[in-house]
Amino acid sequence: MGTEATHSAPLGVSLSGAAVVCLARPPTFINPNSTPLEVTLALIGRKLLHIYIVIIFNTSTMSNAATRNLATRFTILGTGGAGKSALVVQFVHSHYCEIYDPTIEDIYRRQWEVDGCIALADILDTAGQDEYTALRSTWFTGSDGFLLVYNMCSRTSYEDAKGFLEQIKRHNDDSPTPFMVVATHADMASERAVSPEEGQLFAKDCGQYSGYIEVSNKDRTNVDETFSELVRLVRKLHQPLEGRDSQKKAKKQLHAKCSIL
Ligand SMILES: Nc1nc2c(ncn2[C@@H]2O[C@H](COP(=O)(O)OP(=O)(O)OP(=O)(O)O)[C@@H](O)[C@H]2O)c(=O)[nH]1
Ligand SMILES: [Mg+2]
Repeated sequence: MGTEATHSAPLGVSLSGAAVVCLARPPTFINPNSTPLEVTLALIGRKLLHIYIVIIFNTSTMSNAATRNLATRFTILGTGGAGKSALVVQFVHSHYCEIYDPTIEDIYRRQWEVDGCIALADILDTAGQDEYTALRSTWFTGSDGFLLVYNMCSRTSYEDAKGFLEQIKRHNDDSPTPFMVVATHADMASERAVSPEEGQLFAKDCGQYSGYIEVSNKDRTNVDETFSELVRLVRKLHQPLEGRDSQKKAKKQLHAKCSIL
């Protein structure tokens, strides 16, 4: 199974760098004593240089967009200390972060295989601490799926995760969105404050394309399964209509056969 993992600053950084190049218009060096022919040639040269720069800019932004289009975007939300970073770092780097280091915003990328097909995901790890609430509005849109994370030993973190769902719903106009509800600290289940049934109810509130899972970031239980399950939900949502139709047809045929029998 091929696996590729990276960790980088948010994607916007490289784009704004390209924009600076584009805005720097080429200067015109025209000698006041030039003949009309020389002036014309200088202007043509300037125009060509400008077109060249615009082409470079467009190509670079196109390749960024193309790369982004290939990758599925996931966003991890939850209160501070719920275990978001520990989850994504285990998933991407197979390493357990024992020491708590509050996140501001990080992006991770991993390629892996789900049901025989390659999956490539850009995963946005967000800040749960209240100091960074100003960043929040950017996290609720533009994602193909969300992971709502809480610590099963903390009722407050469960309530906070539910609050994130409400905010996403408000931003997405209730359009169908895949969600994984993730209860961390499964290695400390004896101290749980939130039952599995409550986790499942939460997932039900997330809509048709959702699932519930309990993970331990410490011993890596269900970490890969969490992301693979979200990929399945995204695939289910975007399954081509013909595929759904043919499945319906197959079901109908099966049903017809059954009634004959
Ligand atoms: N025992 C146990 N500890 C965990 C688990 N997940 C996370 N932790 C610990 O909980 C603490 C907080 O985890 P983080 O992943 O940094 O929390 P976060 O949600 O990213 O927090 P913010 O970045 O502030 O939003 C760390 O010390 C982790 O080691 C888990 O499944 N089991
Ligand atoms: Mg974090």
